[in-house]
Amino acid sequence: MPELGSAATKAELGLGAPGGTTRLCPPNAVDSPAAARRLAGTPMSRAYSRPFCLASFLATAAFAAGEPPAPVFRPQDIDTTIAIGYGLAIADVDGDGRPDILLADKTTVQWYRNPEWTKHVMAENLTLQDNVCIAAQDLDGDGKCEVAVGAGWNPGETIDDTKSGAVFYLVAPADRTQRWEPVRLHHEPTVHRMHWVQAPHGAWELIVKPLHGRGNRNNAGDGAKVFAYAKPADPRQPWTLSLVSDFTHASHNFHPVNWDTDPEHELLTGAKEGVFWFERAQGAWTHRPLSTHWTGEVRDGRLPGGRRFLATIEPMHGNVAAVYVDPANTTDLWPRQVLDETLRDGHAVVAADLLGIGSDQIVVGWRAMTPRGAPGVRMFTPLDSEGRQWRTTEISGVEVAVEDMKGADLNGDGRIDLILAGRATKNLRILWNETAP
Ligand SMILES: [Ca+2]
Ligand SMILES: [Ca+2]
Ligand SMILES: [Ca+2]
Ligand SMILES: [Ca+2]
Repeated sequence: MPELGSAATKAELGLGAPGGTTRLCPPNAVDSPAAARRLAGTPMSRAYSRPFCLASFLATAAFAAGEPPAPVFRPQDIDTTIAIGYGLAIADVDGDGRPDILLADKTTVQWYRNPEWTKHVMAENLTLQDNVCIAAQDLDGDGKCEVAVGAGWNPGETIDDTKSGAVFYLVAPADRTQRWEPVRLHHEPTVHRMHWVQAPHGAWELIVKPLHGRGNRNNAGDGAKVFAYAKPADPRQPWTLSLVSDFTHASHNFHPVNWDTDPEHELLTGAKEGVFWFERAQGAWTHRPLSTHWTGEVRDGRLPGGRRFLATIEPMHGNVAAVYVDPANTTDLWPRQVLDETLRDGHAVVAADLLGIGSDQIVVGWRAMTPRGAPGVRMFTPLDSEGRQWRTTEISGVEVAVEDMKGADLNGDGRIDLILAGRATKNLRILWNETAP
């Protein structure tokens, strides 16, 4: 097992109490009249009002024996000089069995080797503009990941694809600490997010989503063309593209998940039009809406008892963390509950069982770039099987302006750690999960 925090701690920017602070209700959830009106009269609203908050705190304290453990994280900055920290991926780069951290930074793409976190630059200056996203997955089962990168970040140029967007597959050198060979693939303008996604026949495909459609102005016009790229045996030969989606606008992120019993991945996509579920059991991709709220980030998780939920940030770069719980009728829109309206420039969500309790928690991160303010990371823990009451815990504050965040067990202790890329704060940070079992 890797030794924790022994060698590579370059700086430990102060984090306050290891467990953060905990409260049972967002304190500002009813600070605006509109919010108060919206919340008034619904069963859930009582969980958000301050008087009820105190009551629920006392009630919950009485049942403290059954309450999930408080999260405890120990911060370690493994790089304090990143430029922007656009995109993170977690995968084993060198095949030693330990997951490494990959980062698409402004002009460089690099990986940090677990456990000493030595930085190795894979590619530099792929385009004149910034890199923006990265996807890493072992496609061929040799234990070492394959890597794709999105670059040419220029969201204001939605027409000229020579000035906006780029997609590269990086061919690994024999020594993976050296530079990788970039192979340029097809791209649409405003390439923004990408994931390796498992196809029905078992192969992995790269799915790439632009932020905007061609010619978009003010999030209107043609929808964004999302393509799946099938990799040929020789990645330098042409890749086969198939269309996944062409109707979303201002679609900030998507999330692959094996939702059901067939082996291929399904997709959750957030967009101006809402949250959509995509599947391709019959061959071509089909979709249906789960929500009609403009959504920037979306992940899925499980409540105590196993019911599925969606965790979102709304709208794009938004102030709202919301949760949706699987409705009884699978064709209905999912009922929405606002968890928090005080994020600033929300940019990342993780839904995972960080507490090791057999169900999932939601972690949201915000960068506070526009509007300016104090960045942070907050955990929401469901306290019942219906997802009605949630405990709120501060995980991180001004020390990381979260641009991206991932969850993964980096040291093999069975506890999922958090990996944060801080934009204004220039740091790449591991939050080691030291929650008591
Ligand atoms: Ca490794
Ligand atoms: Ca591989
Ligand atoms: Ca499936
Ligand atoms: Ca761990």
